[in-house]
Amino acid sequence: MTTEERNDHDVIVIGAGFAGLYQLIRVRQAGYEVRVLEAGADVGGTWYWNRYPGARCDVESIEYSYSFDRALEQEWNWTERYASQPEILDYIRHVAERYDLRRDITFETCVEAMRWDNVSERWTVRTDDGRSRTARFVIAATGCLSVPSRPDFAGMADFAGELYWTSNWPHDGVDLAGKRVAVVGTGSSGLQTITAIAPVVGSLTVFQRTPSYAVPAHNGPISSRLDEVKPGYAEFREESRLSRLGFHCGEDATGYYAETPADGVRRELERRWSDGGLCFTLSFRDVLFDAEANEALAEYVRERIREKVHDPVTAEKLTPRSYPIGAKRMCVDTGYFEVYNRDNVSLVDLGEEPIERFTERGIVAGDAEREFDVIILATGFDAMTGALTAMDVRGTDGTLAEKWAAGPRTYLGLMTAGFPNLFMITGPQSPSVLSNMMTSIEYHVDWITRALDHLRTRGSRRMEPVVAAEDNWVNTTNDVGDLTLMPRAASWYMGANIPGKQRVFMPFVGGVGTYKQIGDGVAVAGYHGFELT
Ligand code: N01
Repeated sequence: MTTEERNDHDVIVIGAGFAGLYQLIRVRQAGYEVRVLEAGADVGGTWYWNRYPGARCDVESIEYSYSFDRALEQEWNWTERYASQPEILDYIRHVAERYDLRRDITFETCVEAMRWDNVSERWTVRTDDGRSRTARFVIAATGCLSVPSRPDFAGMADFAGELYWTSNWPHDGVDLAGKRVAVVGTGSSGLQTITAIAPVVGSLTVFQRTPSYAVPAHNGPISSRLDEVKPGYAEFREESRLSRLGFHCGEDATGYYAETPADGVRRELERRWSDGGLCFTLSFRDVLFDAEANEALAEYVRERIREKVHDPVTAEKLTPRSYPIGAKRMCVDTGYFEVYNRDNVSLVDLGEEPIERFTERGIVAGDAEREFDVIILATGFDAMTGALTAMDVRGTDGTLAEKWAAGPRTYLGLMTAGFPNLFMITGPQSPSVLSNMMTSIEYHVDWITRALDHLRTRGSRRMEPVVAAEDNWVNTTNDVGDLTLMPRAASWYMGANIPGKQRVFMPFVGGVGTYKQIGDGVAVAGYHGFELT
């Protein structure tokens, strides 16, 4: 019987993105029978769905790739410093083929509900095709940014033109040439879309609620850097695992803003700016802790925006002032601000002209109705908890959505009490979205696989966090978050982008290396804080 025909499994993995695929490889290697359930028609997760123009990773290719197989990392050649979505999807497909993964994956199948049975000590997993499967263990590789947030603007259904979400872009592409296009949303997806389509469309109107801080990518060919890194890739990866963000940012040489003279501050900001990328926020150790240090960085970025945007009124609208830099996810751009110097691009500041409604012809904001052929919505995701609570997950004492109504509660972002044998890869209260996802994914997958091995070796069937350990971890995560400026922004890290969602700071901000030491310590101590029976 193939694993597709079976209804009872050792392990069910939900999701066939980077996390689910690596988990499949590892549980297979460990000798478990496993089925992966995936909503999409192929592998890729976020990179399968988010195919909008200009989609690109803003963690460098040499870091944003698997490290588990030396042969794989030696044989794959990235072409650019920051890989484009098509190239990343090619890589994921290559991995799926190289390790013959598709035979254990059921595609176009969405998990609707999961119920724990205390007697059989198994999960029953129901999918949207009406089928139920059981498994001893379920591993949710459901992604941190996989459930789109779809604001319900008044009159949306009346719009007679084309309407697209960046998070579910048509696979055959969209012809935007010469058309009147609107983009709503100016986070990473919006910025990349706007930059890519501005030269192609007839006219582009950007609806901005909050301006973003963006650092230049300085993207370009990567070949010489790859040649440098490849001979010492193992050491390079280990350094990433022990770093703060899960990728190299030269943090050992980083000083404190408070101890750096003004000319030194300027030199460092200029150096970081010309290097490009997300490491800009690590210019000084205290940027996320000290309001003055933070403001120095923010002001530097504001100056750059004023330099790039010719019209001072537009420049001011594009200038972020209402939140600390880094407290919302930084964007990495390639000519975004310069787009507003084009004659065919205009900006609507929703603070001055709020969207009133969509109409048959376009969007009414402020007093004006603007007409469009195409509206593109880049309005973000129900981050970190959305994919988990969207499923009707019933544990020993109720549902996950009920348990997390006042914010997620996990132990290490790996498990949550009352839901035995349910693991989360990059769950809330782990570094996840504050890190290179590849580093964090691999760490969690390896940790979970070792835990399964441990259970098997000692003859245990069930693993669950002890409530006190979970409470302690939730408090630790909150306390570390509260030491920083991050809770001061209405960000998706806080759940603030979803109406009615409890505002709590969800990721662990203590750093990837620190988190690894804690996670390793828990495992070495016999899974301290977990009950194994
Ligand atoms: O989503 P976002 P995203 N009316 O939530 C606006 C990763 N990512 O898809 O800021 C009007 O950041 C919203 O406004 P505001 C990365 O981690 C990575 O762009 O809430 N506007 C905001 O401007 C990223 O952070 C890459 O006031 C509304 C925008 O929509 C994360 O995914 C590329 C609105 C949403 O921005 C999410 O990025 C893409 C409303 N009702 C994504 N609702 C790379 O690696 C929301 N907005 C490059």
